[in-house]
Amino acid sequence: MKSLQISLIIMLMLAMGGCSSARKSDSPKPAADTATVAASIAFNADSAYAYTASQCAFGPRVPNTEAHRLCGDYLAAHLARFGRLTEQRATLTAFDGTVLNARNIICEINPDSARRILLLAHWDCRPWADNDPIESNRRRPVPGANDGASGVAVLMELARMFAQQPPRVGVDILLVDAEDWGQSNAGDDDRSWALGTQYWCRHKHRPDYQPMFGILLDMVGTRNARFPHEYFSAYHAPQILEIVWDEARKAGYGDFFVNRNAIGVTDDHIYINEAGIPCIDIIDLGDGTSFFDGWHTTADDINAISAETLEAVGSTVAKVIYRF
Ligand code: AHN
Ligand code: ZN
Repeated sequence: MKSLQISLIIMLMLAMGGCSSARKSDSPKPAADTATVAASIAFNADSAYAYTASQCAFGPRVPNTEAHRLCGDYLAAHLARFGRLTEQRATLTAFDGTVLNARNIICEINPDSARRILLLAHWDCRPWADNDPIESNRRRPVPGANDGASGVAVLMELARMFAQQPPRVGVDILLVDAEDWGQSNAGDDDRSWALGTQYWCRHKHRPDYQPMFGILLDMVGTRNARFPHEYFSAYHAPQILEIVWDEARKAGYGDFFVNRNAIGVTDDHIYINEAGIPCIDIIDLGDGTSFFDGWHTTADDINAISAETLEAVGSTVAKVIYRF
């Protein structure tokens, strides 16, 4: 009899517990629950690596070539699955007079959100490996695994991730063309680089477009990459730089995202900042003074790429996005 009473009491307690927990789930989710859900969809470094390899498989994506056209089609078709796609086509004249058939590819995630973050990378390859140690290679194009494909690959994987687990903010992924047909050693006021970004700044995909900030990814894939504070990033967007480097450190990527000052680079973010959008450049600057070893050489191929580096960058940017 007594044991029956006890089991009745236990059953009653279980039933009440069940009721109260059912009621709890109706109330708004606390921040910790949201964080758990966000963390359950992870940045997949193998997927990012595969996106790097698939771009490289087209051959160098030099404007006005078949590889460029086919890879542009591939990137656009792929991104269209993850958000609202817009493509800009422009004929841009390079410093040497070549008319480039350029394409900027834009994917808007949560297009109706007012608070937005811009993520960008260039997808074109340099037509000449003019930094190659072997003279006869200097007229050949750059394979662009790190200088081109790596940043795009991280953004493709982030787009895939955001489609599965939408962030609270809107995200705009901008793949810019014609970054790398620039004039070497032309000096600081040279505007021959980043032609696709300069075009986008004059013809934004939306009128009155004003994201909170921008993050540029450039050369984010080599094994021993180091991301110190690029000078113009620290100058124009110090708070964003701090947020990103802080997230990296907390996630265990402090060896990649080092808190050291570095040189300034003429890159796409210069024009984004000039257009009034604070923008940082996550760029491999080694000890703070130079690009990676294979920069603008024929050695910038898939063998230079490490999934761990792609993961450090992709996971960090994902954490920043889910924070807003
Ligand atoms: C200059 O060499 C002046 N800027 C380099 C920007 C760049 C080229 N990023 C990738 N390739
Ligand atoms: Zn380059």
